[in-house]
Amino acid sequence: MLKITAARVIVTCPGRNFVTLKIETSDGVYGIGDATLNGRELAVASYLNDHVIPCLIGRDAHQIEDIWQYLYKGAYWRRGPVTMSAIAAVDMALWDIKAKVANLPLYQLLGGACRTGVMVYGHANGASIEETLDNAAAYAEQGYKAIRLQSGVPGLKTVYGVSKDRFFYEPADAALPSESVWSTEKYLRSVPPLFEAAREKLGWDVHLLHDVHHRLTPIEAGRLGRDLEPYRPFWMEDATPAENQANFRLIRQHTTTPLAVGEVFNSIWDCKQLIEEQLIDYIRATVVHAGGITHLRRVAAFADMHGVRTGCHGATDLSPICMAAALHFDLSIPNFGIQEYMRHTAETDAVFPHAYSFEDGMLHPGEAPGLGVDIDEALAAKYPYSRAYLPVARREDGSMHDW
Ligand code: GCO
Ligand code: MG
Repeated sequence: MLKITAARVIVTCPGRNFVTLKIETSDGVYGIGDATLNGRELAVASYLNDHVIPCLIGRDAHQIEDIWQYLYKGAYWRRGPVTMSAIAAVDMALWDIKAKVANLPLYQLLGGACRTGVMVYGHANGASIEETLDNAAAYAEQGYKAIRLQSGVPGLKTVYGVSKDRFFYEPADAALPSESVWSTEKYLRSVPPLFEAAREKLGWDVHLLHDVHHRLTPIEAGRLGRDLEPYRPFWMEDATPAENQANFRLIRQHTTTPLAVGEVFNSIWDCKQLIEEQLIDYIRATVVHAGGITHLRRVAAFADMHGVRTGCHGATDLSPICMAAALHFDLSIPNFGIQEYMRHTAETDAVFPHAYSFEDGMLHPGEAPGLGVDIDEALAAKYPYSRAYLPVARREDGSMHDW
């Protein structure tokens, strides 16, 4: 038995907030897991400190499945982003421990590599089409095979996904939510010209992606998907909120543009109908927000039966620990599609030294035992938590719109 002797939560803000769980064992081996939930970080820290850690002490760190079931089925209140991020952090840390004990990189325990590397997409954005495409060209020069395009919308002051910095994007930008104005009509007019210009400038050998960020109704999404078809996008992401999974039937009826959804999902139940009815092409659930590697493997296996591939969320609010976990997972599953990759700042990379590396548009988790990521706790302590929220969106008449 490899006894869990201690566990603690580390909150740090090297440019943005991250929550990390560190689990220690009787053999001196420790594991780490990401528990970051953007804008709600301390809720997960409390769930772990007050409700999970006391139940972990003394358990066998090797019993990953049983501990997962214990934390999920054993709690009366199931699911939800806070609960599932906390369970995910425990799960990641336990897989890290098991792989370190085996002295193998985690992907080997998950069945070994199915591919030589993990194709990633980077984020190109800008205030204008021209600026966005200049940034996209810079990504292409760096070897990226896939690029997400988000551009400013004429007539709107700010738009999600468009940052001041060329390579770093932090949507959680204020201690209280800032407010932006949204116009669906202006937005819908702006995207097809962006893709038309992108194909002219970048050609057809690069995958182009777009994130709608839940801003459209199903029929509006159907129209945008259809308008983008001539430019062959890799996917249209989060076209409409997915609480009502049946909404995607309507989108599907109107377009063959591939659909991706699920970065805010936290369990297999959130995507059951979408996958079963083949209403989507890519499932974006992540290791940190969807119950860890143990649960995400289940989602991926279910998706594989229905011709749905993965496209894990990989924004900067997911720490390098989650990125590493995602890469081991991506490398080992048959129905991997693509992995999002937003680079972290140098400060974040220094707090979380890691073995994964980028080459020629692909990431590889590296060969270090475990997840291949560590946390420099002394450095982490120098960056105290600083409250930050994502902005909210209001329509031009002042009413609230979906994020
Ligand atoms: C993405 C996401 C991010 C989110 C952020 C919220 O596709 O990368 O939509 O940009 O806004 O991760 O926490
Ligand atoms: Mg997104």
